[in-house]
Amino acid sequence: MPESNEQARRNAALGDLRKCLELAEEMGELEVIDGADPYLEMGALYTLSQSRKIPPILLFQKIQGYPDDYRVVVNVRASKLFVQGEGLELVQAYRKHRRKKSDPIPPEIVTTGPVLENIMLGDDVNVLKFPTPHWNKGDGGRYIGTECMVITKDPDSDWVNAGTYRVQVQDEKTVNIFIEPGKHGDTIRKKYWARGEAAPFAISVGQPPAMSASAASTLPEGVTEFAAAGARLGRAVELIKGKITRIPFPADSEIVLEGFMPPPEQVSMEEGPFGEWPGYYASSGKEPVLQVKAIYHRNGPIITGSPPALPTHPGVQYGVAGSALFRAASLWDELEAAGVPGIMGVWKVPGGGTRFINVISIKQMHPGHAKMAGLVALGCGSAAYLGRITIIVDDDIDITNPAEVMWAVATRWDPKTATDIIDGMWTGYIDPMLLPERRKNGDITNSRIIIYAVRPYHWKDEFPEVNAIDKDYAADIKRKWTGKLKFLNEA
Ligand SMILES: Cc1cc2nc3c(=O)[nH]c(=O)nc-3n(C[C@H](O)[C@H](O)[C@H](O)COP(=O)(O)O)c2cc1C
Ligand SMILES: [Mn+2]
Repeated sequence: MPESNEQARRNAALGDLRKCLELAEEMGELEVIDGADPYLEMGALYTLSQSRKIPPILLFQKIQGYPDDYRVVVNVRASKLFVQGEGLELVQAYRKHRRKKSDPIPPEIVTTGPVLENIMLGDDVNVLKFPTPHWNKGDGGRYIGTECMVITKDPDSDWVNAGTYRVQVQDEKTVNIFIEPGKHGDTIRKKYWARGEAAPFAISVGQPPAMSASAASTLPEGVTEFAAAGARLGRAVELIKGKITRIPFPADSEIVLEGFMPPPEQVSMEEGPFGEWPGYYASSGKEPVLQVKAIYHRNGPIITGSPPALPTHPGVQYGVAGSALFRAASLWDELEAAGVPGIMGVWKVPGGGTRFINVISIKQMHPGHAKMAGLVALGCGSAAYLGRITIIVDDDIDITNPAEVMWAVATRWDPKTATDIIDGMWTGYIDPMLLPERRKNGDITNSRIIIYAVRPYHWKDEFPEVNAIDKDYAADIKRKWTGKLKFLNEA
């Protein structure tokens, strides 16, 4: 395939899940798996795939107990189709995508689309029809929504919000949605409940990758994720209004559940536990439920999944929805928007998943500059939630190399004088270090540390010199001895 043609096909795939699978097959990035068990086996194969930094797309079909063409797919956004590049260049590419999102293209309402190929209403509604995986052994049930879009509309305005929140199947006509306090879906549903009304929702389980990406990203209140997806695709996305709730959902969604969520004091059910991305079973308990009134699905429907795996897996850094580095890109943008100068790079330290450990390199320009970067980072929209550790380093540190980051911490940081600890910050029920007392009281906050691992500005010129070999000299010597010394060939 010529380069530009391939790029055009990648863009088309971004806007169409089925084209995405075709392209993945041609690129050799698709593993088709026949006959897997939705109980644990699909989850295990997914976890094994995370040992690859960039895993293939896994497409499960002929799933035990279900029609052959009812499918589940994972690693869509984590695959080579969409993760192209390495290191900070990749973060910069994500920043470019984000800039596009600032020219939103509003969605278009249409009256027909593939999602209407099959419709279940009233008594016919049956969520159990689909091969919903039970991903991990300790999970409290089957999760149809991991890489999903939970869509609702603000009762006071035109704002339609779409967020990715986990969705557990309870029975034929009931699912739970777990939304952390402060996420938009939660803010909006509470407005309905305050009026004594049930909140309307549509849940898309399987949609184009560009839409999944928007639903997982932190956009400001009032901004519809569909317009951001449109901006990314360069065209309006098509939405259909639900028959029951009038909540719009993508016309080419694979499966959509539509219904109402009564206030939790009226109905709630045990949700979870769920093996969450930080690596623990931290949150479970009573959650409100969605009473499903309609289901729409395409022929041969596909559930898109993005179940969690421990953040120690290589696939999690680049992969799980590319989101660790995508979130680094958001933070970088937000720091610059707040007026912090001299940002040279933003990265997530592996092990911290998408949120816990931010590292920012700066070219120090004035006294107090490092502090400015650290304090702003802590409060940024995309970094406030679960951003436990922020490390500020000088620009000579390669922040994509954890050993270099730790070297900076080891040698340029004075714990007593170069640390800020701030309590009362936004965390979630999925945080295993949410103190039990606070968890009980609904005080979903805990503390943050900023580690200023930079040469102290006011004596940086006297700071001991680094003992590093000059890069050009090292290259010269390598050239001179290559072929004569075995160890030089091995690298
Ligand atoms: C695969 C995946 C699963 C997620 N699951 C949840 C979840 O169960 N609950 C939650 O509150 N946020 C979850 N998130 C994070 C939200 O999608 C994210 O914070 C997003 O910004 C929410 O949309 P909002 O900003 O419109 O609230 C998940 C993200 C991803 C990528
Ligand atoms: Mn939102």
